This record gives sequence, structure tokens and C-alpha cells, in this order.
Amino acid sequence: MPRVEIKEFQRRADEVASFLKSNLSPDTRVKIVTHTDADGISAASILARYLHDRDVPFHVVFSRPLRHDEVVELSKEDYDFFVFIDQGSAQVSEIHKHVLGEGRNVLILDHHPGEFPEHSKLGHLNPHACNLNGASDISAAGVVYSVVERLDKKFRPMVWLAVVGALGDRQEFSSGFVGINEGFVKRAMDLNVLRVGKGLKLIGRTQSPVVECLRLSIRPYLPGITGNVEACRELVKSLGIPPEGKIAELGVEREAGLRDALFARSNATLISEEFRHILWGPLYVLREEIEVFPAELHEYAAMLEACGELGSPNVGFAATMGDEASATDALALLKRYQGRMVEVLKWLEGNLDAFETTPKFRCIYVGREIDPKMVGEAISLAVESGLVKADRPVVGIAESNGELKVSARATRVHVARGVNLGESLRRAAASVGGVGGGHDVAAAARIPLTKRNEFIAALDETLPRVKEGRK
Ligand SMILES: [Mn+2]
Repeated sequence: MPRVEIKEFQRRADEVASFLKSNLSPDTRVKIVTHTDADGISAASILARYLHDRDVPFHVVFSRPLRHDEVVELSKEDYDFFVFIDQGSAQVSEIHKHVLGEGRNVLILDHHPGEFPEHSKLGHLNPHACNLNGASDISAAGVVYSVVERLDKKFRPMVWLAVVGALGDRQEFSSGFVGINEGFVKRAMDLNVLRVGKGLKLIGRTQSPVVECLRLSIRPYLPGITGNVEACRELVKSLGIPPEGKIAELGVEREAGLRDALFARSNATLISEEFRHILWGPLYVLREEIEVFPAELHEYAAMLEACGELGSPNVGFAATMGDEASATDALALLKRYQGRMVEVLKWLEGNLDAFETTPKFRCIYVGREIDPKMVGEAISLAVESGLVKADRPVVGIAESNGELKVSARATRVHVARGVNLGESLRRAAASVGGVGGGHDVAAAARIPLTKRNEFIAALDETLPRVKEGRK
């Protein structure tokens, strides 16, 4: 990562920090519109703590990126300062047109591709404007943190929330974090907020009995183990592990033994490097003094993600703000979400022959079998777990409210070979009268119900070929 881009990002963060500071007073009424996922929740939490500290009243709403009509509706609301988090850069022309002006200020803190026109009442920070990659170098939580930590040193220890945002948006790679994210982990260690360990990255390792933790494992999905309590009990028993113990308390040797047993039981031909890294790797553990649970940040991010997925991002948000009852509720939501995803992945495992393979991608039509909101994540998990081969991008199409909802996922390897799903889905969807867009590795589209085959053909034309040979 050339340092000059990071320097430029920091320079702009300075500008945005003074924009924020100079436009706030205790009379300013602030509206925050953030994303419903772990990144959006942690990002909003960082800003909320700053506003709270300055006694500025604010209102937070959680939403997918606003559509044109929703921006128009929002502009009618009686606020002085609108903040768009984890969205906004792609909606900047609507925001310009409808929200800016007449004494109102706008701040956009985003990491999705978009446009970056200037306006005296607009503060806008986005890694893409500095030639950084918003899919790998920094999350929205990192963008917000970069602004807030400049305003007062006392906010620096919140850097762990920037790591949570990056984990939530899958910005941790088998080699670790890159770009600005890498600096966040280093700072969290320097500030003695975080220690980095190594072990089984299974969600629930610090919270649930080992049998429960294995039964609910969706990242990775463990064929034969996930969703099968008997198999989990047997495995644990065969290793002499107390079934009620937690993985985090097993000790190094037993934990490594469990890892080896899980590798041995997995289909060896399907085990990719990625699968190994998802099962076993760095753990980011908050120091006890921080008093935040779960203390392991993969787990923390998964908890916030689950809150968002189940329509209760506010519960996750309240947990990040230190509300204990909400933290308990958020953990319950995590288990409920894992349980649902187990069923979805089991369905996929039983319907692998429904995948069509085009020269450029793999595609499955799930109809109404899977909640359209879960399709994208299910595909990610299926690829990471080795259920679906990762030799080309994977697309899932579900029916929802009289239209088709398309979710697509690619790997970094595909991107290195020229894939940009956001761009391809945007073009393919537009060619059949739909809308689409997103990141290079993850994107979505909505298209008319009758245009499935046309869309598949258009997408096949738009995507580059990442695999040699015919199939
Ligand atoms: Mn994000």
C-alpha cells in the first residue's frame, strides 16, 4: 500500500473533523442514517459516543442505502445536520439535490464507491476518493473512527470498534488486515485495548458450551457436524473434552486437538486454504478491563451482524453503547440467527446439483426456499466452507415481492483477474430493466420476475472469464 494514499486520506480526515466540529453545537439536531450491518452499527456507535460527549442530541436510523424517494422523504425531516454512514457516496447526487442547502449540513462517511463532488456544506470522507480500496483497506467504522479520534485523544481506545467494522465487512484476509485496517489493529495493541491470539475462530468460543458452538457453526459450515447435536457430542466425547466447557477455556493442546479432528472429518478435497484460515487463525481479544462481551471480536461482529439480519440493529447498537440488557438480547439474537442459517446451509448442501455453471459464474435459483435477505450471506458461507467451488463468482437468485433479488459473491482471486461484481451487476441489471451495484467482491441487484434468463446471459457477457478451459 503506497503511503501517499493513506497520507491523503488522513489529510481529508483532518478536514472532515474540523467540518464536523465547527458545525455542531448543543442546539444542532443531528440525524444519523447508517447501515443495518455490523459495520454500520459500530460506525454509528463511534459517532454517537462523540455526539453524546459534546451534548449534541441525535437520532439514529438503520437502513439499507436509501433509494431516491427515501432521500426525498428524509429531506423533509426537521434536522440541521444529516450524517450518512456506510452509504451516501453512491447517493451523493440525490443528497445534493434534496438534502443540502437551506442551512442544512451533510456529512458522508462511507467506504463504498461513488462520486465526490464538493459543496461548502458537505463533509465527505471515503477511501475511494484517495485511491484506497473500500472493500479491503478500511470499513465505515474505520472511516468514522478516523474522524472522531482526531477530535479528542480520549476517543482513541474506541479503535476496537473500527476492527469490528472491518471484521463484519470481511476485510480480514488469511494474511491478516491490509491498508488502514492493519494500522488499527496495531494501535489497539499499542493502546493495550486488544491482544491478538490464535485459535479456533468458531463463533461462540467464549460464550457457549463446545457442543453448542459446533452445532451452530456456520463459518465454516461443517458438513456432518453443523446442525447435528449427536455428532457434536460424539466428537467432543472422543477427544475427552468436557461437553459443557467453552472452547476458549480448553487450553492450547485440546483446542489444537479439536481443530485437527475437524480438519480430519472434513472432505479433504474440498478443504481450501481459506477454509483452514476461517476455522483457525488470529483471535482479537479485548482486554478484561474493557468489560465488553463477547470479548473476542469475530464473535462481537457476528453478534452485531445477527442483530441487523434479524431486523434489530438497535439492539446491537444499544449493546455497543454499554447497555447490559441489550447485550444479553443481542447474544440471544446471534444464536437465533445461527440456527436459521444452519437450516439455510443444510438446504444448500442438499441442493448442490441445482447450481448451473456458465463459463463465467455459478448460479443457483432458490425461488422462495431461502429468505432473500439471507441468500448473499449463505453464498459467502457456502463458498468459504468449500460447499461450492470457488473457481468463479457465485450468484444466488431469489424471488421476493414480485421481483427477483440477485446476490453475488466473488473472491479476491477473481477480483485480481478483473472481476468487479458491483459494476457487472449494475450493467447486467440495467440491461434488463433492473438496478444493481455494490463492491467488487459482493454485489446485489433487483430485476423483473420474467428476466432471469436474460439477466444470466447479460451477466455472463459482462463478467470476465476467471477460469481457463470450457467449464
Ligand atoms: Mn460497510
